[in-house]
This record gives sequence, structure tokens and C-alpha cells, in this order.
Amino acid sequence: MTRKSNLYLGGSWVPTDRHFSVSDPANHRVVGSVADADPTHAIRAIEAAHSAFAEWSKTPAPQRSALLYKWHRLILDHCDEIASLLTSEMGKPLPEAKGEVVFAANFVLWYAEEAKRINGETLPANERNKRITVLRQPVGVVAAITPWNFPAAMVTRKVAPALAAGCTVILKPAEQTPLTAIRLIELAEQAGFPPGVLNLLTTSDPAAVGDVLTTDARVRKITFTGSTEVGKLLYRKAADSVKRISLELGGHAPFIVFEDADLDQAVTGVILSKYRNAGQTCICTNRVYVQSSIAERFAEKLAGAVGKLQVGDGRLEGVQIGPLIDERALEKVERHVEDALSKGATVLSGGSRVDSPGYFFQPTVLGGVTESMQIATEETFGPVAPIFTFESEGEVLARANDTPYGLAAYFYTREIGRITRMQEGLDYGIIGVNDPAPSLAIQAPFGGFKESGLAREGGKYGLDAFLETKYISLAF
Ligand code: TXE
Repeated sequence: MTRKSNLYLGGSWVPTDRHFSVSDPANHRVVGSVADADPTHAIRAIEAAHSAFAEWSKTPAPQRSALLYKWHRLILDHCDEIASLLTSEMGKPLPEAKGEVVFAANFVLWYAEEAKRINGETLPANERNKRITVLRQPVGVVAAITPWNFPAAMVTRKVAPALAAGCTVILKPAEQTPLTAIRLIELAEQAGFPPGVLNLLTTSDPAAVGDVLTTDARVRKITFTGSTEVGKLLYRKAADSVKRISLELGGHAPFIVFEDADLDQAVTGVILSKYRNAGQTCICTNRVYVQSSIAERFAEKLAGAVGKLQVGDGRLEGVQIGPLIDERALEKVERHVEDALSKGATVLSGGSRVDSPGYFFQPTVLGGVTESMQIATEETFGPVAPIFTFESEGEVLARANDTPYGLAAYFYTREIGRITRMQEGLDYGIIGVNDPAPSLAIQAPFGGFKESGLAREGGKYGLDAFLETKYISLAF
């Protein structure tokens, strides 16, 4: 079924002259025809969000909270429907899509609760006839720009804390996956958020629309998840009006297996952290470092397990690896594999695209990988695990940190001293110690060091990005 949609501006669904199509990456079928916003629509969205801010920011927290509770309930009530929409435009296997919708709803629930706990404080003054108060106030109009790899969760992880804080929001989802976002906004409308509090701009021209959102001084905050390249561009543009900005950018996660690790657990860990979402997550493993004494055994076990992963249309029972998002993504993965093979790596499993109309790539393991290969430094964003070997703890720590990225890192060992040294020494915002899935905890601060980003999302930390701190000195 092809879905059609309009823009959501100031509480109305606004038609556009132009539309763009959304297609299913598993078979290229068109699944949606979506309103195509241009810069004039972006200005209308800003006006709507700006005028709604005055009321929304003063709406008592329990009322904001109640609307978020309703939205949460509606998302869960429509979980299956949203998940199948998500799979049809993004490709991830249906069970993963359902898991994502629940994860997305959990952010809304968390911030429904958190909305009631935004409080300032009083500080002891220096003089008897003075009082010092610290207020926490919403930052203003927020532009949320979201990626295609988690079309539901990235929306709620940004929108829910912004609304809880009392900000108004303009959401611009990725052009590959607008349908999930549209459905979430329809449900938010049904929950009863007042007109202008939440606005939706779908567009095939993110640069033109993004330019308005990042340069208009009425937008006070940009929250973005996507490529490091676009993140840097937005950061530069936001500087002109000194907007607050949160960036969740690319990663290049090391996954380190020490010789005392439980090998089977480590193999399962790589499978989970590397191949989930076909390797299209910013925290997914990009470099597997295995201590040389166990490297051969580990590679054999991993290649065996990866060879059994089922690739196919995400709607089919038992499928674990869906298609990549588009041709460009598939070509990048192919390029990285070809480059590695031309420089001496070997294929231990998979290695090429699947002969099918969709954008499928075989789950792949490469051995004999070295730092001179593209795959060692650039984010592949596909189902390819390159194996490197190492001799000592100090050496692997230095190699793991030798990257401009700093989002997630994983290591497997049972030795407590090494656990302590490694978790403190890794220059990353998220560390999984014998744990391949640290990101599923919505209460934890998610975000990266270095070029992986700015600020944190999730839990109480995720609210900070949407709040200003005001200091009041009262003399009497
Ligand atoms: O990202 P883009 P792409 C990484 C990953 C992937 C690569 C490219 O390595 O292979 O980036 O993916 C919007 N002004 N990640 O090209 O372009 C765009 O419409 C304003 C990691 O899809 O950064 C979408 O909404 N907005 C990442 C969002 O930016 C602009 C997730 C992300 O798209 C814009 C995705 C502009 N000029 C990709 N140009 C993660 N951190 O999880 C694009 N956009």
C-alpha cells in the first residue's frame, strides 16, 4: 500500500505541490509519496513553533507530562502497525523493528516522568538581604534532524525530552524513512499536543530546508543524529546565532577480545553488536581486535556463526539481516571490502553483494586486516567484521584509541585489573564490558567523545540539552 502525506505545521496537515517517493530497500517497491517541503515551509514551521512556545513553555509540567503519557500509550497500541511501516521503508527485520518501536515508546514514557522533575535550586547568598535562585527554563524552538537507521527511536529520543522541557519542536526526518515519523506525529496529534508545539517537515532537499533551520535565529537549538560530515556543517552554521547544538555522529567502535575471555560469549557479542540492523548503527563494531594466541580459534568460530545468519526480506520469518538502506550504502560497503582484499585481507565468510533486486550484502568476516585499509579508519555502516590481531593490552588500547571517533567501545575479559584499566583508558563515551548492547538502557547517557559528537541523549542527561540555566540574584 502506498501512503500519501502532507506536512504538519501549526496543528494542520498542509499540502505541498511537490511530493517524493519512499521505496522499500528490499525490493524497490514504492511504499509512500510524501510532501516535499521547501524553504518557505521551513519558515512557516519556525513561525508556528515560535508562536506556540510562549504558551507551551508556561504549561504546567503535569499537563505536559500527561500528553506525553498519552502519546506513549498510543505508540504502544499501534506498535505492530508502526513496526511494519518501519520495515517497509527501512528494511530491518520485523522483530528488530518491533523492538525499536517499544524502545522508542520507552523514551516517551521516561520523559513523561522526567517532565515533572525539572527543578531549579536555591543557593546560600553572601548577604542576609539577598537570595540566589537558579531556574531551569526551556531553551526555545528546537529543530530535530533525524537519521534513517532508527526511524522511530531517534525521533522520540529527541522530541520527547524537548517537549518535556517545554520546548516546541520542528522535526525533519531522513528522506529515506519519513513514513514512521509521520505516523508518530499523527499519534502525537491524537494525544492532543496543542497546535505548533510539534511540527513536521518532510523533504527531499535537506540542505535547503536545513539551511533555514540552522540560520534562523528563532531556532535556539539543533539536535542532530547523522553523518560526521553533515554534523560539522550544522555546527558551523549554528555558530552564527550561537545556537545550542547536540550532535550524535559517526563511530568506529573497537571490539577487543583478550585471551582470557569466554570465546563463545565474545562471538555472540560480535554478532549482536556488528550485525544488528545489518551493521547500520553508529555504535556497531567496526574493528575486531583479537589477542594473537586465540585469533585463529576465534576467527573460525565467528566465521562459522556468521555463515549461518539468514539474509532476506525483513518480513520473512527467521530473517536476521535485512537490506542496506540504499545503493550508495551498498557501494560504500563493497568499496571497503574490495579495498581490504586488494591490500591483502582474506574473506572468511560472505564477501559480496547478494544477487537480488534489494540492497543486500552478505554478512562478512575479513581476516588479515591492517590499519592501512579503508575499513580500519572509515565507518563502513554494513555487515562486515574486519579482524585484527594484537599482542598486549597497552598496544591494543593505543590502537583502539587511534581514531578521530569516540562513540562506543567493547572489550571482553574476566580480569578485574584489566577491566578497570581498559574502561578508564578507552577514549569513548559508551563502553561495553563483556556486554555487546549497552545502548538499550534508555536511562543511560548516550553520546560520544571527539568527532563522534556533542552532548548526551537519554535519561536525566538528555534533558540538559533542552534547558537553559538562569541565575537570579534578589536583593531586598
Ligand atoms: O547521513 P546524513 P547519510 C553515517 C554512516 C552513513 C553516513 C552517510 O556512516 O554511511 O553517515 O549517511 C539530514 N542540512 N551515519 O548520508 O546525510 C538528512 O536528511 C540539514 C551515522 O544518510 O548525515 C538526514 O535527516 N540536514 C548516523 C540526516 O541529516 C541534512 C546515522 C542524516 O543524514 C543535511 C546516519 C543538510 N545539509 C548516517 N544533509 C548515526 N550517527 O547513527 C543531510 N541532512
